[in-house]
Amino acid sequence: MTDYTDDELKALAARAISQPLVTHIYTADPSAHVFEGRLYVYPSHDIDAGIPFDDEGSHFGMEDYHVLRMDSPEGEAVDCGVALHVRDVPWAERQMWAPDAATRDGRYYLYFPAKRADGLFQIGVAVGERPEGPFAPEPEPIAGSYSIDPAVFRDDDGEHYMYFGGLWGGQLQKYRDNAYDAAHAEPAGDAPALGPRVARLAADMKRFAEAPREVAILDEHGVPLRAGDHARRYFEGPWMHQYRGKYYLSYSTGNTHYLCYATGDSPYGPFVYQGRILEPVVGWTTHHSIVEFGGKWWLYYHDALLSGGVTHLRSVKVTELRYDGDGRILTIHPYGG
Ligand code: FUB
Repeated sequence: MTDYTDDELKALAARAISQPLVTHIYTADPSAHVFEGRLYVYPSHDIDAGIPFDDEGSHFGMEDYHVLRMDSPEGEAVDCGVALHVRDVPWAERQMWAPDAATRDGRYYLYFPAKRADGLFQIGVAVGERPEGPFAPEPEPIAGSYSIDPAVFRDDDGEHYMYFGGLWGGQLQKYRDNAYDAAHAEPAGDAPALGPRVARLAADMKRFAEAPREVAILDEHGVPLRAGDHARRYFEGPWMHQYRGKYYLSYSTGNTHYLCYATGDSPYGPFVYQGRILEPVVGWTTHHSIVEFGGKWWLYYHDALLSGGVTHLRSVKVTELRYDGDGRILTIHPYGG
């Protein structure tokens, strides 16, 4: 399914500011890290699983992960092959969505959401000796985890924090105080929007060291963003990075298709909304990561141009990200302008 005419797609392709990292497979949801002096990107591996479209995102029927390696952001991306397959994860049945990775004490950890047989998402971890894997999954999902889109951030003191959660198909709206209730829905109107969740990881990187907390994102008056503020409220795809001592929480607004960010003084927040990082891309979803390499900052993101706008067949791209003198991120227009 695509919402674009051929002429629109041609015009967008001609103006696109960057090209797919790889074209032999579809990739999405890039989590980029510098490990051992090289860039590693941990994306979703998009496929057409032949599953009909629905509001739960069942058509995102991904089955495995491939890791991409680059010597520089603008260099060739090497596909390191299958790093983990759903058939090897005892607790997971389907939908291997946006992953992330981290390293500690010489080992590498791949974090991934997947649906259990009962249809609920949880987040798992798999362990490897190399950044590209292969990764051996733990037999059970991370206790206390739920929803999707794990992003693991290493703070200066060596502690690691996992941010996670996504609305609608990602099921975050069903949780309050870390408990599931099928009757819960996304709040609306002037009610406070739901926030992503954050939990510090234990030293073994396989467990939460604490119960997940909800992250507050405030407006310029110190008031939590409202649920009806779809242009700014958190939807999915959290990422955390630090710039000049500040913590930058960035995320997707989902149905309004923006990548936005908010800043704070602690990995737990609160964060104050600052603005947009990326204007909408071709395709429904937008999802990113931000990494420093070679003295510059880079935005990894995806769009669905290569597939002609098929929303679950996306391609990872990269472009430089710039700040102004006050640390504000300059908004990127993926097709110029
Ligand atoms: O790739 C499947 C889902 O689409 C991700 O988990 C979301 O962030 C969105 O990009």
